[in-house]
Amino acid sequence: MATNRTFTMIKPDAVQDNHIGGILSMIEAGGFRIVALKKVQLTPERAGQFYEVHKERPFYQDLVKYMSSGPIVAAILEKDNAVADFRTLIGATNPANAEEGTIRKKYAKSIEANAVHGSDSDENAQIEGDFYFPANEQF
Ligand code: IDP
Ligand code: MG
Repeated sequence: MATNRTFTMIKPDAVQDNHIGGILSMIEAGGFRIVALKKVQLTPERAGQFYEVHKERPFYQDLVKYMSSGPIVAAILEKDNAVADFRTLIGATNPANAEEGTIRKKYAKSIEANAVHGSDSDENAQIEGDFYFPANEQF
């Protein structure tokens, strides 16, 4: 059954280029509520863990290097049909194929530096959200 949460990251290129506000605005305008938010820099080890599912793919090492190259913004988002609707809002992985009006069409620079992450399933949304926002986190 579809749940109402997904997980996103604003990737290092978009943070570096001062697009945190622009991207969060598109997310809110798209009907998503930001339920958790933080800016952090991943170590290569942590980036490698996050993208473990891609470890056999040829771009894995570059992806880990890129995702640990500067701060990212991680967020949990809420909306009906969140996972699928957020994938629609971000657009295709390769910005050359991303539709008008999508976040990647507006902000992505390349197939790697593509501005944002979006979970691909309810199960991964839960796992990825827990990665950044563990239940026992103290302030
Ligand atoms: P997604 O982010 O649209 O779900 P995935 O296939 O899950 O795309 O790939 C994860 C991330 O790996 C992409 O967002 C992108 O940053 C990077 N990536 C995917 N395919 C390539 C590629 O062919 N070359 C370089 N980087 C890639
Ligand atoms: Mg993916």
